[in-house]
Amino acid sequence: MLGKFFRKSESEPSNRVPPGQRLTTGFPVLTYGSTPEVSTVDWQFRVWGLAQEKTFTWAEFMALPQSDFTADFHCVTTWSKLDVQWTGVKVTDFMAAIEVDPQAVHIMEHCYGGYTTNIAMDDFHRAENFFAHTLFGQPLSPDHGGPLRLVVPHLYAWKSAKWINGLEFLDHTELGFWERNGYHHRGEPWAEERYSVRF
Ligand SMILES: Nc1nc2c(c(=O)[nH]1)N[C@H]1C(S)=C(S)[C@@H](COP(=O)(O)O)O[C@H]1N2
Ligand SMILES: [Mo]
Repeated sequence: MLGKFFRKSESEPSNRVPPGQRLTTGFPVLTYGSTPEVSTVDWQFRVWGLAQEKTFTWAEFMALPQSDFTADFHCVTTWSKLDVQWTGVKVTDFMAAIEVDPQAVHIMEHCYGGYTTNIAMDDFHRAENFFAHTLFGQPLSPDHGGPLRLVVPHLYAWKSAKWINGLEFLDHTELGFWERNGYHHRGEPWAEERYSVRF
């Protein structure tokens, strides 16, 4: 009985759509600028800053443990999509494969094409975050960030960097592209952290 109650309440969309958001059944593409076309042959992923520098090839990244994920996706422009299905690598599994200095409290996400977005370590190093290469059972298309993107379900989707190719570990906050242009530094959808008051 109790199990049934919880299942029902979890599947109730109104409990899962943050304030000011509306559901979409499609999956809109939201990209600033052009879409980089990156072949997995050339693809590299680099870690630097307050971490032991390391570069992964595609084969090395794919050799990390693989997991399936179902996550809701909230864009600050007010659309949300529930139950997106992905496959990829848990951030926690990735972090176990690198050496990060304990002083690193913040991260800059870097991407092919030059997009950046910043995230606090506490928001990044979480069990529910992941790098995705597969969307609904298909290889992630370039417009949705293929070959690899980050997904951070508990923050607005501008933190979910497409074409991600590096993490820069920092001992202080630096602002990424949208954060420098007026978006909130953190971007938590249930608190409607959409825009920065300092802007
Ligand atoms: N590299 C890069 N990543 C990005 C963006 C971008 O313009 N460039 N847009 C962000 C924004 S604002 C959103 S809402 C999501 C959109 O992902 P989608 O196009 O797969 O829906 O990607 C995020 N990641
Ligand atoms: Mo967005």
